[in-house]
Amino acid sequence: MVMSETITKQKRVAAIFESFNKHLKNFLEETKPNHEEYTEFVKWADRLGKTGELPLFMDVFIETHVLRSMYSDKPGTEPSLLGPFYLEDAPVLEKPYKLPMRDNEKGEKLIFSGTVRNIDGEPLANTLVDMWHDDADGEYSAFGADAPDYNLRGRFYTDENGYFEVESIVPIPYQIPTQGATGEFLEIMGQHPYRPAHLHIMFEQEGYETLITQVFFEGDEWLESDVADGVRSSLLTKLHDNGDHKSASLDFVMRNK
Ligand code: MBD
Ligand code: FE
Repeated sequence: MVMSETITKQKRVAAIFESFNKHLKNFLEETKPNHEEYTEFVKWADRLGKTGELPLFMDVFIETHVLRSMYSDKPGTEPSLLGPFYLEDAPVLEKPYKLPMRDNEKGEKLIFSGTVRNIDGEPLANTLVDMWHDDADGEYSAFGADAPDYNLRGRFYTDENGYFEVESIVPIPYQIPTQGATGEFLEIMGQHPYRPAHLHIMFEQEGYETLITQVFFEGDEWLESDVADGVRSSLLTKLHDNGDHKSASLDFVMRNK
């Protein structure tokens, strides 16, 4: 980083932390926790960190608010949560695109397709698409799944018409871990631990803002009460039944930088 960027960043961190402190003070004056409650909280937060659940907790409870305040009135496809299970460097696929999967991968075959355009409606050829999702046991590879590291994760490109088509399996609703500090918190809040089934999808194109979003399926029982509040109605698609496989599609719009 050059010197001026470092200074800009320091100012930004200081401003955010000052605001955090101000609101924290108001929040504590309002809720008046006693010292025992404070100590209990510190122990809980320590468990959260030590068990590696901090990114999970943040992405379930905080990330949606960051996105909403960043993007509330901008054109283009609405972003949704990156979540804690993204891996950089997923394999780059060859056509016909198919996410890496085990020979005996459980689940229903899915063909997912879409077209990527800019806000003027022009197709964006050669856009890098990065897609990942859970398996038929509701697990993400590299995070607890009994599967190779890049299972159900892959990168590929849109064609000259901005179109892509990829084979995978239909994701299932995701249950966030309940045995740790995040689960403890949910239980106290009387909140179930489910996210509706979703595809994670990210688009990168020179001159455009990287688009990180998700795709959801109409009729999913958790759409209205997603524990991570990541559902946006514009990100819903229909799962069509084609006999031997399901298909779904959604078009995406990227914003110029
Ligand atoms: C997920 O699969 C997810 O996408 C988010 C945002 C949080 C927890 C689990
Ligand atoms: Fe997810």
